[in-house]
Amino acid sequence: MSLPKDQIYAEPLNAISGFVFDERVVSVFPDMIQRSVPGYSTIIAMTGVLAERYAQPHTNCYDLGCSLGASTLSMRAQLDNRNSEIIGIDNSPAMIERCRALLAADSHITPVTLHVDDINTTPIENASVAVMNFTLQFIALEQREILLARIGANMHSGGVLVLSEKIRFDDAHLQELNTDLHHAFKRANGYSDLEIAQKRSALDNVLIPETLTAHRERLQRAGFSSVDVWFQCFNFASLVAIK
Ligand code: GEK
Repeated sequence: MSLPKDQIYAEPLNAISGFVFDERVVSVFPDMIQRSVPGYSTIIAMTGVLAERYAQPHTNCYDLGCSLGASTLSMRAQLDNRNSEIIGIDNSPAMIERCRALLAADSHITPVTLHVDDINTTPIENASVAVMNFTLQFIALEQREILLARIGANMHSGGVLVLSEKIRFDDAHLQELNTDLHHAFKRANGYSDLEIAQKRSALDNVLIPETLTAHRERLQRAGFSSVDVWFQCFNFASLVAIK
């Protein structure tokens, strides 16, 4: 089945407002994220595998910024009969509404609770798995330390945080190279130069990437003892952080 195609930035726009996760985005989201994020399918599939390895009985597995529940569904497919519960959080009501419908069509048995909530304030407790796949990048820089510390503090020893992000490079040459490679990836997936440029403007000051060093150091301060990148493609990376 072909996905509804993302054409949000296909026509020239007079003014480009900041990117928001509204109904329009929700309706094309699976196509948008597949064609925009290199390695997305691999990261989603392996999120389930990592959850299966680290989920502890009678604990919670959090999908923070769950959107349409891709990571939730991937975890759920791996966690049957593990006596754990998945909690998906997103502050976009349109995302959660559509996510509920997609979950209702899924036949796996692990209980899932979805909440429209801000991950900066939502309760996080009794966690053995926390997933933030491309969500921290949308959180205000000054909130990130507090959020990560709270996840670390409420995570059982031996639990895992999967953190996937767009990243930036301190080295100017690498920053330019990886940006160009990402744009080539988007072009190869059918986005025009106009779409790439307009989307880039919309995400300016909304999606704020950090370096891998900044992520690693913050995860260590948050109490995670083993931290490393398990996947990287251009300026997109996924880290595992084990408490
Ligand atoms: C996936 N993880 O498919 N509180 C809760 N949700 C938030 C907040 C916040 N403060 N800020 C942003 N979001 C998903 C993809 S998308 C990534 C995640 C992308 C939500 C926002 O509503 C959106 O659904 C999600 O974070 C980011 O693997 O679009 O690049």
